[in-house]
Amino acid sequence: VTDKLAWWSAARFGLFIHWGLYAQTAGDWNGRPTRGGEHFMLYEKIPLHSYAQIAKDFNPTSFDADSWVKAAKDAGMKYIVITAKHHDGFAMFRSPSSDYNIVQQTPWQRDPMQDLAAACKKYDIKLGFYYSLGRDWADPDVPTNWPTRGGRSNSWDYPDEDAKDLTKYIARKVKPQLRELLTQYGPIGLIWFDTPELFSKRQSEDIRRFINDLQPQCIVNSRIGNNLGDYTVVEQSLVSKTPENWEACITMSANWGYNRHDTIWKSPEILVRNLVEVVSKGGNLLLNVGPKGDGTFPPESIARLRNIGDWMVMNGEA
Ligand code: FUL
Repeated sequence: VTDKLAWWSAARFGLFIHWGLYAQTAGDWNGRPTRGGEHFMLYEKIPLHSYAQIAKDFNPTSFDADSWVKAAKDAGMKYIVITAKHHDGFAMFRSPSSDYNIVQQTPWQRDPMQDLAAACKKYDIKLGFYYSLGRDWADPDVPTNWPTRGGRSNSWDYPDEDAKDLTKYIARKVKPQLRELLTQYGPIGLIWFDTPELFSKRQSEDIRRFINDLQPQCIVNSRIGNNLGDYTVVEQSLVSKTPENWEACITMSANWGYNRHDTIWKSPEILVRNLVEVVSKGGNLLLNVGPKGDGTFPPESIARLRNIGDWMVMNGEA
């Protein structure tokens, strides 16, 4: 274990937060349920200009960073990873480099990451950012190859896959936004990349170096691509091929982002067992909550975090 990873290896338990425009629509589009959860823009091939309208209704006036971070702290968690930008390409932070962001597009006009950073400092919780790397449905220059060519790209607004140039997207959006995330909020524990898709080894290396130059202590997960992560992630699974430096991410219900139709919740007992299982195998558990469009955690999630916290107290862990 390198020095950089020491806090993360000791942490064992963190809170994953999927929050974006998809929380506002909560599983519906044009008055009917959608497929794909937070991927519904892709599933339904919604034009960017229509999807972007969601922002006009996104006004999470009940958002309270302190209560979010305290809920994690009381559950025995040591770090938080929140979606700074998911596949839809919408920045949930102040982003001078791309006006497709929460401050400029919503009536709320605020940057939640600022408050979260302050609350994390107060409760001694590390803050990490999720960043969708090789999928971005708002950018014209992001080709994908899976499951077929262009299969996860925005091919309805930008049909010409041949014209897409990942290097342009990296220069125009990825690096400027990573710079913002690593300079606007103080020390950042980790960047949790997702979906490297067509990133080449050179491009992943370049991103890694870029982060290192800005914040040498910041670690990155394996989804930076090309085996360049500091640790490995497994998704919706409790089993890893690597015996150490791995993290399981699971969600409390069926979806990652808030979905009003989602009724399948794991019981608190199952969640505690999952945590014990992962930790006993040398991993970390990153447990997901999908806050609602009004800025609050669903009551089911709050209840589960409390139950886990009670278990921690009973077992002398909190
Ligand atoms: C996946 C994403 O496609 C899901 O939406 C979610 O963010 C999960 C943690 O990673 O690859």
